[in-house]
Amino acid sequence: MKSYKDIKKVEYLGPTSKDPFSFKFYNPDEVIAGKKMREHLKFALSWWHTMDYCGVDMFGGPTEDKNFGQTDPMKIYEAKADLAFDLMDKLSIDYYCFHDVDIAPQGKIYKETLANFNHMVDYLAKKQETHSQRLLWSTANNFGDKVFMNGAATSPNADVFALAAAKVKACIDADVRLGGTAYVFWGGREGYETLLNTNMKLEQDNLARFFKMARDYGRSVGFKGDYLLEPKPKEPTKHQYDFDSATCCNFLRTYGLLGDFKLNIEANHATLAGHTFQHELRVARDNGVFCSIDANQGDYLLGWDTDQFPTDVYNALYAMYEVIKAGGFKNGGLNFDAKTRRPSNTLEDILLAYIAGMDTFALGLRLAYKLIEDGRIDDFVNHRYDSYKSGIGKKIVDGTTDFKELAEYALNNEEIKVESGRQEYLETIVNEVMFGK
Ligand code: XUL
Ligand code: CO
Repeated sequence: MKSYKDIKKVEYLGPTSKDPFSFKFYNPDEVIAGKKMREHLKFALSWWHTMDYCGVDMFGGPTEDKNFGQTDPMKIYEAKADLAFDLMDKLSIDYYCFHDVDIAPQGKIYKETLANFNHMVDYLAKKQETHSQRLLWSTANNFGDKVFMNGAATSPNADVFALAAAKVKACIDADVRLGGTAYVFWGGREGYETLLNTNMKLEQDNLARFFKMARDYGRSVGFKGDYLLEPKPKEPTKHQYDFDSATCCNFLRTYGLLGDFKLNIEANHATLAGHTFQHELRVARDNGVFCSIDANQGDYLLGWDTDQFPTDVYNALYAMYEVIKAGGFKNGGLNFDAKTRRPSNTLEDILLAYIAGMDTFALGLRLAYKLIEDGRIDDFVNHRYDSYKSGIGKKIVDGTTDFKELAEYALNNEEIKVESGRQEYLETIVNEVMFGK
């Protein structure tokens, strides 16, 4: 396979199909609970992993060529764009996401890089005239270039802070131009290696200043979408300020950024923080900051961000359960921040990987609705807290009691009945919903 132009569209053939280039569970226009699957799932293509990543790792060079037959730098990136839109057409993917450096060649100086970027934003705008896909979100890569080695908005060097601002400004402009509904800040090197050289308070204050200026600029040019933090505890920096959902919520609340800022939660980042993906989504939902997902999965035997395509149906089910309970995707979507394994080095592999990820989350969506309709889990959780619905429990919830009354109540309460959490039974219900008829 040399391109995606002349191949057949990937169709839904159902779970009995053995055609590898078909969907078994994702049926884009099928309506579930009043909404098409494509609207529930809002799948997005990640430009960096799909159009640029060539299989390089710490120990070896590229295993794939992603110049797509071109040699002139700009022509290479135009070819990538053509291919990306063909791929999205064939896969029924409606959105895409990019870093500034993903879509255009680097110039010798920033002025040249910006001109290249703007040329490619124009090119993408033209592609969008003849294709239905839209930008979901953009982000500035403020971690790759050596000037960002000490951070971007948290760099000790104000010139670096200014360059980072220029790059975010250009991305927000691109968002407005291409209809993006979110802007993502992933704090790649916004953190520290050692406190021996770090003023953490100034760095965090500067980060908040940066976010406020980005917000104000975006609003001034008509960007109505959400600004998103993407929590990650480490890698590349030893300790990153956006550690996990709870840390991000605290940061946003401390600096008065709630409302404009929400979260983009990534599965493999959750596991690096020692949490489940569902935990991170639940914290976001409970704090009213859930917006978007970077779908992927790590490998439990490896301790780093492997960004694998998600195929774990349990995790997809629990994630979609949270998405549904949060009211579904609005300005966000489900971006596959995932790359094919290094030895999976053909264009077919990319297609197969997306099919695998999309089918997994389609299953997750179907099963999450099944679990909610089944009702036993929600019902169990609801009844587990019955003691707070009347008597002393209701007084606690209503704020009409105090420690004096509670102590007296406890003194006179001779037998406390503590009920089972029934974890194994509840896990069986999930299996029944997943595998039963
Ligand atoms: C890195 C990561 C990034 C962000 C965007 O771990 O997830 O690709 O999603 O910068
Ligand atoms: Co990500």
